[in-house]
Amino acid sequence: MRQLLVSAIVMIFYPVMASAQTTAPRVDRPNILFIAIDDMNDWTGFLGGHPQAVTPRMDALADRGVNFTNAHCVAPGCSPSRNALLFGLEPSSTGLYPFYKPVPDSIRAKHRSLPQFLKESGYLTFGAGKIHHGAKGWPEEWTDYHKPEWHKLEYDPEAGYQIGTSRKMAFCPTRNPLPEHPDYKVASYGIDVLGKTHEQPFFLAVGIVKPHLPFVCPKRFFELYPDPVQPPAIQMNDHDDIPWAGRALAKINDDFRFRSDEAWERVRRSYLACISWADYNVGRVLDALTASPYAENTIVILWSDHGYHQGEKRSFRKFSLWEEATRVPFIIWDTREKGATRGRVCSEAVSLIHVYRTLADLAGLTPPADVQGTSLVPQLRDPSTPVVAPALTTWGRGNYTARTEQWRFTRYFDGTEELYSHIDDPNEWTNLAGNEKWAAAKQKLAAFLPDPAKGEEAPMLDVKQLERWSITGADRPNLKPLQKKWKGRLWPGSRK
Ligand SMILES: [Ca+2]
Ligand SMILES: [Ca+2]
Repeated sequence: MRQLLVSAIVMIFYPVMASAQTTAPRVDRPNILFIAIDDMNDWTGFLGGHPQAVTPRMDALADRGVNFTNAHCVAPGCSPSRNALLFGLEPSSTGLYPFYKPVPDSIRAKHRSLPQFLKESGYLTFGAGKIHHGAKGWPEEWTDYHKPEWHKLEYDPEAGYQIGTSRKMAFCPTRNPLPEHPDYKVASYGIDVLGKTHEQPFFLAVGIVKPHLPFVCPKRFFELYPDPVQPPAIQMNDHDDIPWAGRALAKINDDFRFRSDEAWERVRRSYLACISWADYNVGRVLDALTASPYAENTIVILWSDHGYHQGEKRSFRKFSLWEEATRVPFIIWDTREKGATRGRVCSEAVSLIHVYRTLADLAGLTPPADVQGTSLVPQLRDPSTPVVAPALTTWGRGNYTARTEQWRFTRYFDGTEELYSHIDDPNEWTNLAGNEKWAAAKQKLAAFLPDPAKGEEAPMLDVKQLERWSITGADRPNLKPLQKKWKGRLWPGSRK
């Protein structure tokens, strides 16, 4: 509207200039449909992390766009991952290592988030659901932000598993009609936005919360998994070659509980059902895009804030620097590309730190100078284009892992290390860090980790909204791995 008004004024007072303007190429910025999924690992059809995963809608999206099959979160926890992606800044630059609710004021004052940057660049910005961790954001970011009406969900624990009466540790179907579920409502908001006429380009952020705990969703998505759910590959003595700082990050107490209750199979079925439920809602939004006037002038980006352990490395949840926690679904589809081939895969190791610069590049905008990462537009145009640096993941100050196509190299705050070769060890079972044969490879990867001696590691931002969680790191070095006994035996991998 403002653009029209400016044009009208220009036409009245400067008729010559106005005629020049009509012949000049107009900058048509693409719309951006930004789909954030919470806690979804590679158990999807398009990543093949679980043979039974049913995700037809996201698979179709991956087929149309570029499927980044070796993508990794910046941090394996909702808050630091989302802060890093939305500001384009590594935790080692901001000090945002643990959880914050909401985003600290000092960060907002110094940096511009992606939605705020786009809004200031002329975009209409719409959001719903979980984009930031624990808060909707601030007025400078959003033209409109939708908070759906809340319905209490009724659980059916008889058809699954629940620890006591916990609202969070529940793994079962719900009894409510579909439209009463938060993700359904969030997707419906996205559908409404896509159904309207917009005179400016828009950024539409749809934040889907499943498969985050509790693993509850409508029954029909559980029914997609009628057969026994296959367990992932787990080596019982996997922790034997892992330094204690790494073992301290594993949630072995959950593994202990699920084994005692013989509940792992039900936990995994519930997780898969919730992924299929997320897929269903993503599909509804994509259908609305296809039916809209924006079907050929929109960038669709889908990502998850981190991966998830389902028993691998004897761990449950996220919060580690192993593959299951760092690897994420990540798809970009530029619908403006005509005749692009289907099934494009980029297997370069990339980090979600690149999202900000990539979207700015696709929109023809120059991002704020402090934004880190690099544009992935070269990889979108030719998925075999090599990236310049490994994908870096941080969990707590001093704990870093670098992933390349072949390697994962991890160094903890106390100097202990892990090294895995993904060529012959995709499960990261054999720690090669102490093997002299790979010393040179290790050295090369180590050069990419932040070095406190060179001032590359910001202190943890210590504000009152901080939630430390269970990070064992430079700011909390004394946490010890749990000792557990099961059937009279010391739990393998516990600190002896
Ligand atoms: Ca999350
Ligand atoms: Ca091992």
